[in-house]
Amino acid sequence: ETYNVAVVGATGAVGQNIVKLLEERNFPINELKLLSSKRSQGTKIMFKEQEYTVEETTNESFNDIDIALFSAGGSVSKQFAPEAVKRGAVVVDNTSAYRMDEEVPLVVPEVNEEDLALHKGIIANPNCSTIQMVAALKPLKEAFGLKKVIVSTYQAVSGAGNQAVDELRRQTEGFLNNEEVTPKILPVNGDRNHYPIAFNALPQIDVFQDNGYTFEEMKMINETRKILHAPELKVTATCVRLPFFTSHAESVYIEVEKEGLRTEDLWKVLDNADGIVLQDDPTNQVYPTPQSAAGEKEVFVGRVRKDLDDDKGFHLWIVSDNLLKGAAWNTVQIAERMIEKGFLLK
Ligand code: A2P
Ligand code: 11C
Repeated sequence: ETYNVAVVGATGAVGQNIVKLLEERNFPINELKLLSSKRSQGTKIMFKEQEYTVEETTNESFNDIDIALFSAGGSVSKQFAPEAVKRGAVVVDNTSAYRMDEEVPLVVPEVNEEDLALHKGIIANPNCSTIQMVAALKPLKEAFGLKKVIVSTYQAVSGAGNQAVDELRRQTEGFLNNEEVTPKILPVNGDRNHYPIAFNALPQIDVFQDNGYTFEEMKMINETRKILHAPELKVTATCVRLPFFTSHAESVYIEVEKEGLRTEDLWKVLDNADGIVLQDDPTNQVYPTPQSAAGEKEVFVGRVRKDLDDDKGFHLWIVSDNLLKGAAWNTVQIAERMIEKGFLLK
């Protein structure tokens, strides 16, 4: 069986990776439609040694589409995802548009793939920084219980899209050549103020909410509770943008339910967990970094250690490619599982 597949946002940072993964995974495609805004219509993209022409997204783009992978921003999903579903497509949406909708499953396959069964046409792909954290926390929660999570992030500019990647490149070159490059995109495209990202750290990802947290921080809090089916879990986050291109890193403090655990107990669970690679050997300076994780599909965990004061407290360092497991790979993985489970029958 093969399927008609549409990629919405195919020219973007995530969309380009979705197209690459569909090819690499030999996804069972009958017809492939690559969609963008009017700006990029006519752009040529290679897929399996064949040239495809990017088209502008319209309602009619979704006629005869079986599965549509959206990664073009929340407003595009709000506008077109219901149209795609109306025309019989299943949508995997990689924006925040539907994530907290009770009717919409929010899925990381290694964590809660059973939620796929509840879908009504749209399945939401979580935020990148949430995905890598819950992937590591789920096996620990199952083994030891989980009471509390405090996370600080170190996030790559590609999370903010290709324009942010260009901005970091131009600013870095400018800085080294003593030329000023005025910030126009980061921290948030469209927000009132912009600050340099090159040789800097910006404690703002996405817009501020009334409670003083940014939307990225609230996404990590709310999505984590939904995916882990743990509405009472204590979670808090501080999200920071740093000047590198790929992979998000996270310093995570957790409190488990079980008493008397040792670091080795956590190692054992993480070492056996689906999609997790343990890289933790302080005596040999082994730990993951954004560069070592870039281009890889797994979630890497290192620096696991017991808190010095709290018997139930542990610290972890979690790193993953934000465009792959954080976005494109999780999306393609969801599509593959939908087929395996027979939820895409025509
Ligand atoms: P375009 O290339 O036409 O701007 P990124 O995350 O790297 O910023 O990419 C955003 C993606 O979303 C791009 O593929 C972009 O296409 C696409 N996009 C932006 N606005 C729209 C829109 N109104 N309709 C469809 N696609 C859009
Ligand atoms: C960032 N985490 O790094 C964001 C990007 O909700 O899918 C992902 C935005 C989202 O800026």
